Amino acid sequence: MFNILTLSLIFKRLMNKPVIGITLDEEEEQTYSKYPWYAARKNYSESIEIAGGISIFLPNNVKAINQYLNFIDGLLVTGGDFDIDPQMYGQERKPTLRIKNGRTNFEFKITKKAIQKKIPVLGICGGQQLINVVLGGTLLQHIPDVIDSDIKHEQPNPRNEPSHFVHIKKNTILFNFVKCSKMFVNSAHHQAVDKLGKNLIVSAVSEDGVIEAIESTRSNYCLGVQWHPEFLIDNKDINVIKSLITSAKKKIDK
Ligand SMILES: [Mn+2]
Repeated sequence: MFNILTLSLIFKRLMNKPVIGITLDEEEEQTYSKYPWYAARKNYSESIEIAGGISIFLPNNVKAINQYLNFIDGLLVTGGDFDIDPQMYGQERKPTLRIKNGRTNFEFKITKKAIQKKIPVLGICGGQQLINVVLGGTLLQHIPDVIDSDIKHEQPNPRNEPSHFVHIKKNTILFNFVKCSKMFVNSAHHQAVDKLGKNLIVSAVSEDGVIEAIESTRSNYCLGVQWHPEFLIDNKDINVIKSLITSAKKKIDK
C-alpha cells in the first residue's frame, strides 16, 4: 500500500519539480471578504513556477507545521505590510508598528523547524527579517529614525520598478547564483536587519549600508533578500528564485 508520503515522493520524482510551500498573509479588513481571509500576490507563485518549482500556499495553522514540512522541499517566507513584534527580539515596540501575531507565530515556528530539518528556506522582505529574528538577530524598527540616507527604502514609485542598487558580496551563496556584484532592485520596506542572527552573514548591502541580503553559513540553504525578486525586475532576479528551486531539488535527489 502506498501512503501519501510515498505517493508525493513518486509524484515529485516524475515531475522532477520541487514543491515549494509559500506563506500567506492574513487579514481581517473587510475588503476581499467580510470575514478573515488569506492572500498572496500571484507573482510569488508564478516566479516559483517560472523557476521550475510547484507552489502550494500554507495556511497559518501551527498544528499542521510538521505535516507541511513532510511534503514540501523548500519554504518561501513572504513579506507583507506589517512588522514583527520587537518583543521577539527583546525590544520595546514603537507605537507606529503594525503587528500580526498569528501570522508571525506561524512563520516563526515553521521557519525555525525548516532550518532545523535542513529544508531550504528563502525569505523575501519581511521573510528575510523573520529569518534573522528566528536565528536570534534584531531589526531596525524604522530605518529613517536611525539612518540618514538619500535612498527611499519605501519607494514612492510603483513596486514593479527598481529604485536602488544592491552590492552583492563575493564568496556568498547569493553571488554564486546571481553571478554579478550589482543589481537594480525594488524596495518596499521601512525596517532592516540590524544585529545578525546566529551563523548568518551579510550577502548584499545598498549604497547607504542597509543590509539587503543575509544567508546562513551552515551547509543548508537559508537565504534572505530585502527586495522583491518575484517581480523579476533585474534580469538576475530569476536566479534568486532559482537558488531556492535548485537547493530544494538537491534535497529531493539526496
Ligand atoms: Mn531597500
